[in-house]
Amino acid sequence: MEHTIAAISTPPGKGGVAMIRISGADAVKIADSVYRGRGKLSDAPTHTVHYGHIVYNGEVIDEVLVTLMRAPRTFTREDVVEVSAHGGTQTAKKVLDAIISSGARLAAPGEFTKRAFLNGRIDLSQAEAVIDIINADNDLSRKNAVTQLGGALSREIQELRDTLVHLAAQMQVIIDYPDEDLADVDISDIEAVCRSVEESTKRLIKSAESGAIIKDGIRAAIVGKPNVGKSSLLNALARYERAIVTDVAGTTRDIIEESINLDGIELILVDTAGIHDTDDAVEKIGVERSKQTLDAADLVIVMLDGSYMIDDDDVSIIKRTRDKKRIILINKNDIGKGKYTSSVIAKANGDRVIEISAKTLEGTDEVRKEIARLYNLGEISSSSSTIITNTRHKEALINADKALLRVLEGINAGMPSDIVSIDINEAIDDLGEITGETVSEAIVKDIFQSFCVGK
Ligand SMILES: Nc1nc2c(ncn2[C@@H]2O[C@H](COP(=O)(O)OP(=O)(O)OP(=O)(O)O)[C@@H](O)[C@H]2O)c(=O)[nH]1
Ligand SMILES: [Mg+2]
Repeated sequence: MEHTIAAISTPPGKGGVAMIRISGADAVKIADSVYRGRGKLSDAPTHTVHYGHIVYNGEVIDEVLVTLMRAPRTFTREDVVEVSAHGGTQTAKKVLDAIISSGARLAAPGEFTKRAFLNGRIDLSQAEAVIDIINADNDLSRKNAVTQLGGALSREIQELRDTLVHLAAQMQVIIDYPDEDLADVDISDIEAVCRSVEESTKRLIKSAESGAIIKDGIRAAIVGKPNVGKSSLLNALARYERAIVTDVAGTTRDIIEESINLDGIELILVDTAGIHDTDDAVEKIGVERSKQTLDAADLVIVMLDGSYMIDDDDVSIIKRTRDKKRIILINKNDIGKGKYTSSVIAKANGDRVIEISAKTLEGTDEVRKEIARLYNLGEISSSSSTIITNTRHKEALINADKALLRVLEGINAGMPSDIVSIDINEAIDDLGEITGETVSEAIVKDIFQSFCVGK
C-alpha cells in the first residue's frame, strides 16, 4: 500500500491562510492524532469541514479548519485531509512537522497529482494541464490549460486512438484470413479512415504554432540604425518612459525588454542598440547584441528615420532581416512625411511598411494591429478548437503523423497487411503517450518532478 503523504500546498511567506494537505489510507487517522475539536474526524461524514485546533506534544500550534474528504471522490482518489491554518513562515511548518511525526511522509514534488494520475482520476495530459494552470501568466494560457484539464485534449486524442485501434483490428482480420472474402473489411475504407485521422493529427500539430504563442508570447526586436526612434517606439507601445530617449545617436547600449498585452497574448518588445559601423568599444558590443537579438526574435520591427534619406546602414538592416517575419516602420512622419517611402517599399520584399511618429503616436495603433494580424491573434483568442501548447504532445503527434503517412504509402504501394499494421500500431502508441497510456515510467517521473511540492 502507498504511504500516506503530506505537504504544505500554499506558497511560503506571509499570507492569510496556509493549507497543509494529507493524502493516503492513514490520512484521517494521522489528522485525528493532532486535531482537537468536537469529536473525531474518523467519525465524521465525508466532505465536511471542522473547526478545531492542532495540538502536538501538549502545545496548541494553531486554530484551524479541517476539510475531510474520503476516497474515492477526492483529487488523489485516496482519503484526503486538508488543514487550513494561519499563513506565515512558522505555523504551517509546525503543523506539517506534527503530521509527519504522526506517521505521514513528506510528499515529493507533484506527488498528489501523480497519485491522481496513477489512480486513474486524470490522464497524463490533464496532469500536465495542472502545472500549466499554475504556471499560466496570461489569461489565454490559463483558459487553454483549464480546457485541457477538463479533458478536451484527452477526448480528442482518445477518439483518434480508438479509431485506429478499430482499424488495427480490421487489419488483423485481413492478416488472419487472407483468402476469405470479408465483406465488411475493405482496404479502401481503411485508407479513408486513416487519412482522416492523419488530417486531424496534422491540424493539431499546426495548432502548436498558436500554442507556442499562447504559452511563450511573441518576441519582437526593434532594430534600426542609431537615433531613428527605436526606444521612443518601445515607450510609445509600453505607454511609459521605459527606455532612455535622447537626441544623441547611440543612447541605447544594452538590450531593454518590456512586455505588453496584445489581445491577451504577451508581446515582448526588445529595444536594441542602433546597428551601424562603429569604432566605439562599448557601442560595438551593443551592436553585436542587437544582431543576436534580431536573429533570435520571432518578429523584427525594422525602424527607419523618415526625415532623412535612406542610406547604406538602413539598406544593410533591411537586407539582414529579409528572411525574418517583419514589419518596416518609417518613423518621424511628423517632420519628414513621405520623403523616402517608395524607395523603402521597393526594398521591402512585400513586407508591410507603416509610416508612424513615435513622438505624436500617430500610426502606433496601426503597428499593434499589424502584429495582431500577422499572428492571427484574433483567431487564436476566440478559437474554441484544441490548441497544443505542450512540446511533448507536439512531438508525439509528429511521430503519429509520420507513422500514418507510412500507412497510407504502404496501402497505396500494395504492401502486405502485416507490414502496414506495424505502422498503425506505432501511431496508436504515439497517441497513447499523450494521454499516458503508453508512456515510459521515466517520462512520467520527469513530468511530475517539474511540479511544485504540495500539488
Ligand atoms: N520628431 C520626431 N522625433 C522623434 C520621433 N521618434 C523619436 N524622435 C526623436 O529622435 C531622437 C532619438 O530617439 P530614440 O528613441 O532615442 O532613438 P533610438 O533609435 O532609440 O536611438 P539609439 O538608442 O541611439 O539607437 C530623440 O530625440 C527623439 O525624441 C518622431 O516620431 N518624431
Ligand atoms: Mg534607443
